[in-house]
Amino acid sequence: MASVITSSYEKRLENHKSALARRLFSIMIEKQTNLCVSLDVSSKEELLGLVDSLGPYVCVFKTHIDIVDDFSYESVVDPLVALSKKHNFLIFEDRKFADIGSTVKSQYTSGTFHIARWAHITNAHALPGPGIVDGLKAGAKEAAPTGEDDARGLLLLAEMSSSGNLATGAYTEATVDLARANSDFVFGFIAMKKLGKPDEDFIIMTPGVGLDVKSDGLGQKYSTVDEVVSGGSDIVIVGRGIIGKGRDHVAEAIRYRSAGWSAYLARISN
Ligand code: S5P
Repeated sequence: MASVITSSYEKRLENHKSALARRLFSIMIEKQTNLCVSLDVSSKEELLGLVDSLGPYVCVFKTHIDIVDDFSYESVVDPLVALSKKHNFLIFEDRKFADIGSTVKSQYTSGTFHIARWAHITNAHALPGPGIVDGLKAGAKEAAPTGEDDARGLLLLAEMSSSGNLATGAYTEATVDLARANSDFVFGFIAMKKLGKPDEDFIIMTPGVGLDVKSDGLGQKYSTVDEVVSGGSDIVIVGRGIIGKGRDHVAEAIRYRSAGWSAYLARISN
């Protein structure tokens, strides 16, 4: 396993070459949180309500915008962007692009969702090869404004949390190589642990994190916050552990944020 990064988010902010990564670190430091909440909900009212109530505790909200039943750009994206300014968080549309460059460029910039206009972060599978990164990079350039605050960044799915997934071994290594060749735009990975050389500061965002259960009956596998952060994860992605039915969302967000921050402090003190 690659050795974990033990330097602070402050130090990493100073040295990082991705504008998006610098913005993300500055939010994490200011709000003392490495928690990303995953909003897999199908009503816009629920989505925006969760964002407003959990906004103070997160650095990133992750959306699956295509599962919102009553979606319209004006009634979902506009208020979401306003809330991202109110609570100072980044928006990550978990689109998992997986097609040739020309097609993903259109999927990223056009259609119903116009993802590149509002999502600071999106992600992609490396399976199609370098063209997918080129296509998304071209889309980001075309669609997004240009200031440092409007920076766009891509995460590659180098590993997955689900049982029996195929993103392992040589596939994971080839994904890291693809990121290396595009480190101006690809600032990190969806992965379960630190990837890359110690001096390569890829940000690791980790899903499949839960403190109460080990699986969901549909292939998802959960690790604890301590397990993933001590293994090199920089941001924990938590969905149902916080927003699941019957949970006190705010209390759970506070619990996961506190677990994430303590695990980070423990890692940098080692
Ligand atoms: O390997 C992965 C990659 C992702 S982005 N495993 C995942 O679970 N995800 C996403 O993280 C998934 O699409 C879902 O939105 C979230 C996990 O949700 P939870 O409710 O299981 O925490």
